Amino acid sequence: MNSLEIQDILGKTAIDSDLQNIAEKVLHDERISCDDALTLYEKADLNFVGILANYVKTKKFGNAVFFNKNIHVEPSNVCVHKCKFCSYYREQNASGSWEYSLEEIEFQLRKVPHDALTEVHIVGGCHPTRKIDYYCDLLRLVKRILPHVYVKAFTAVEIEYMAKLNGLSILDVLTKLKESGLDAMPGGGAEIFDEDLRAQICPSKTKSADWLAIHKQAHSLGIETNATILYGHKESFAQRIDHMNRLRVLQDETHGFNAFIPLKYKKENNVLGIERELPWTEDLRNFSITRLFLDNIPHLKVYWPMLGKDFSQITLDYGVDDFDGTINDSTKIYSMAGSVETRPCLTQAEMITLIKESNKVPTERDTVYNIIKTY
Ligand code: V47
Ligand code: SF4
Repeated sequence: MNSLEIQDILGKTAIDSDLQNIAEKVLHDERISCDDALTLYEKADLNFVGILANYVKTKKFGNAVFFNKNIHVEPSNVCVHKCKFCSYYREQNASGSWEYSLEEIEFQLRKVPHDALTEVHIVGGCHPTRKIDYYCDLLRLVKRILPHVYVKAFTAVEIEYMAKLNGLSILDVLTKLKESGLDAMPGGGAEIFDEDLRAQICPSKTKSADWLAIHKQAHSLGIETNATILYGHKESFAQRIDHMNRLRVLQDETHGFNAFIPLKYKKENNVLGIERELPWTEDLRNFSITRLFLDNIPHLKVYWPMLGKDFSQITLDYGVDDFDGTINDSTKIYSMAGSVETRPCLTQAEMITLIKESNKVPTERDTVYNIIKTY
């Protein structure tokens, strides 16, 4: 689709001159401002932002939709933080808690056919007593059993807690983890950066400035990372934009973020007390506006275990270029919070079919987005 055709389509839907101006900026590759993003959230309908987001996505990646072959390892759900939106953490020894030993994790890893993986994603709670040696040994274990995989592990929140518990600096922790096999970091723990709201929904968690500083430090060591936002709870549009803007500013400096992953708040089994989850149209608008605002983080990922495969397929027409991974029923974070995907698992063939059904080109990638194969 060329820009003239798009302007033609938008001309029919964009009745508002502010929206028309924003569309012009997007079509001319100009960065949209925080005020523009607010205008989009407040005034633009789904088709308007969807067409623009799809235009930007297609300009960057054509019809490609990326996926990878991964599993999650969740060493423990025992966590010191007790975030109010979290359905996953448990007290130590409480019913539903787990604390896997390295032997148990080795058993889990050996069960998966090794040619079916290019990534192991490790994330869990901030365990009150497990020292950094456990996590370094875990990284070495994964690399011993699966030497060819990328290990994407530990949120900034886990890194900060390791530093605290072991009396180490962030730099020491990242260096030790990297030496033990850490290749990249996931984007969790960002939640919402607005300090007042963060204090309400996850009071003891890593402060926003510290989350950003840890990612900056990781980037400076050559560790590429992702970023997330938790949306659909108590946040305002302005707070979503502020969150993305802090990431956009850091990314201009470091270029170390690969993917942004909007995580929709799921309401089951947690104490935040939100009665209604956002409607799907709002999820689609949010993906689209994110694609338009975050112009310097290349990939926009839909995390299908949270949103469901069927709905995730639709997001591929709203700016999303990455379907995450095959997962192999290895994560519990979202099934515990009420996702329709109670045992998330896609074979490679199913993943390819889902993407092809959207008239896109399935493109297998590794963790840092080197292309492995197109289908
Ligand atoms: O930080 C917890 C979220 C995150 C709920 O980097 C919830 O590739 C919704 O960050 N409703 C952890 N969300 C998961 C994560 C992630 C997942 C997949 C891929 C990547 C990546 C990162 O899960 C937490 C929090 O924001 N979360 N509880 C809930 N009730
Ligand atoms: Fe712990 Fe993460 Fe759950 Fe917060 S979201 S309680 S840090 S596991």
